[in-house]
This record gives sequence, structure tokens and C-alpha cells, in this order.
Amino acid sequence: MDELRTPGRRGVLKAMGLGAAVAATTFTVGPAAHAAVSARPAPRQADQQWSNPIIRHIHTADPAVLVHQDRVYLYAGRDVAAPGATDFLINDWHVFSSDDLTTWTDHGPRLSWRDFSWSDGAAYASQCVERDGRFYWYVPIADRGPAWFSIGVAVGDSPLGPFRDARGTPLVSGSDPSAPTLNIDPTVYVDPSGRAHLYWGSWWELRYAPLADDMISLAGPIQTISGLPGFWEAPFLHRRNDLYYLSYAAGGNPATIDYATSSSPTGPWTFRGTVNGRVSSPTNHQAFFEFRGRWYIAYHTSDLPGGTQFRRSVCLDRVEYDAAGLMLPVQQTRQL
Ligand code: FUB
Repeated sequence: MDELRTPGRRGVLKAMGLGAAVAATTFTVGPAAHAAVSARPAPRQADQQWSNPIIRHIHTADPAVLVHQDRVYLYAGRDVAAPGATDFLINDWHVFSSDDLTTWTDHGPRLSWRDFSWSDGAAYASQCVERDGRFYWYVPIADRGPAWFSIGVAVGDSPLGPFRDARGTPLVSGSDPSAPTLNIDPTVYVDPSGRAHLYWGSWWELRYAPLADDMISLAGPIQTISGLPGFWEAPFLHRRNDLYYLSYAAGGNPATIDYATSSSPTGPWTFRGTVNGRVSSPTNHQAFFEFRGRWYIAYHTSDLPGGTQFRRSVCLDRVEYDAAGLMLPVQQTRQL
């Protein structure tokens, strides 16, 4: 399925611009929404209030989550590919927020590749993180220059922005000889000692670089990370207690979400297997987060009516850990 992203198709990615500004919209995806959408069986957990997919009025993909002041902020690309399209078309990222994981507010498109003067398309999988009261949004976007994809960073003063290009140039250029072939899917984590870590990559190539304290420049050379079986793309770094978890889409397309653990954010990593199985979309992309003492995974599927591999929808499920801190396989719930 490598043909999902080929350099020759870059032109397709530029075709559609931002729609009209979207006012904040609040909606609830719970039991009341079921009948209106589908009569499909609903094996929801007994105390689970939300229904999957959690975002239903538009197609969304590549979730990343930030918890700030007891509110969950979900950052996701908006898939606007036509039903018969044969490639991704993603021009902007929406931010959604919730304080109960069931009622979500769509704050509209808060960032686009168009906000980066050096880009000419493709809002792929991003992540927004907080440091010292500022919010840094790392984005993989097509590069106008000779590079195919480069990684940029936008900065804002709140989880909703407004955000602006923090550098005016790529943070990681796809032209760098150390960069992977497909320079996408950044994940950033600030560890308890204040060191910030950047992982990214696709097409079987995983890269790492330390971030400087300013969060918008690298603090060391790009390193190639090996030893993660089947690594394909979508690295995501999180920490629970004293253990670090590096999860990733494994096996190509279709992918499972596999993971490894380490006592350090830079490894060495011990492979732990699959935490989230295949989904209805060939791509599989995850974010883990803690909210009010429980852990969750956000991911995407093609389950929304009209869904295709290029028209995806964000879902949410619980994550449980065993006594040793290993993640148990996610029980995916589906209630359309
Ligand atoms: O959404 C475009 C790409 O598909 C992402 O960057 C990958 O992680 C995969 O989900």
C-alpha cells in the first residue's frame, strides 16, 4: 500500500483550500446519537458514555491529544478527499475539546499547511504539546523546495491558538541527508527533567532528535532508531509512572499499533507487542493520554458512513495496564 503516498501525487494534495471559517460547534456522541446513524450492534462498555467514532460531522484522522486545565483537546487532520478519491486530501487540522469525552466542541480549523509559507500542501499527522504556558504544534507538510515532506512547528499561547509558524523554515527538512524518505508523523514529549524529545518517520524509517529548550530548534543530530520490529510510521511517545512507551504503526498498511518500553525516553527499547489491532482503514494512528486518572487511546478508522481509507474518523477507547505496567490489548468499541 505504499501507493497511498507517492511523490508523483503531490499535486493532488494541493488541490483544495481551507473552507470558510468554522464557528465552534458542540455535539454529543452518546446513546441518543445511535439510532440516527445506524442500527449496528453496540458493544460499548457498561460505564462508557461515548460512542465511536466520536467525531461524526466531518471525516477526521491522525488524532493527537493534549490535556490542559482538566479539559481534553483533540487535534486531528480533516480528511476532505472525495468518496472515490485515490489519495489523501488534508488541508487543515481541527481542534476539538471536551471535559467528559462524550460532548465535543469543534473549534474549527486552527492550523493549515497554508500557514507555512514554505509549504505547498498536505496536513499530515501532527501533535501539539505544552511547555511553560506556550503550545507548540508540530506538523508534517509538503515542502515547496526539493524536499518532499518537512516538519514545521507553530506556536500559540493557548491550546486553541491562534498559531503562527514559529520559525519561517522547517524544523526538520526533508532535504537533510539524515532525514527519512518520508518525513512525517512527529511526536514530541517533554520529560520530567525538562528535556524535549522528537521522534518521527515513515516507510520503515524511524528518526529521533533532541529538541532545544526553545522547542523550535534541534539540540543534537538526527539519529536513526532501529530495533522496533515492523516499524512503519506514526511513532508516539508517552510516559506512565517511570516507564516510557514508544508506540507506532507496524507492518505497513494495514497496520497494527505495536509498542516498546524503556526506562528512558531515548531507549533502549524493549518490544512489547500489539496494543491496538487492525482497524477498518489501512492506516492506523494512535495517541495515548491520561484524563482524570484513566488512560485512553485515540485512533482512527474508516467506520463513519461514507468512510474510505482516505475518509477516516477518530475513535476513542480505554487503555488498561497490567501490574508490570504493560498495556493490555485495546478493546475497540463500535457504536454507530
Ligand atoms: O493522514 C496521512 C497519513 O496517514 C499520516 O501522516 C499517517 O500517520 C497515516 O495515518
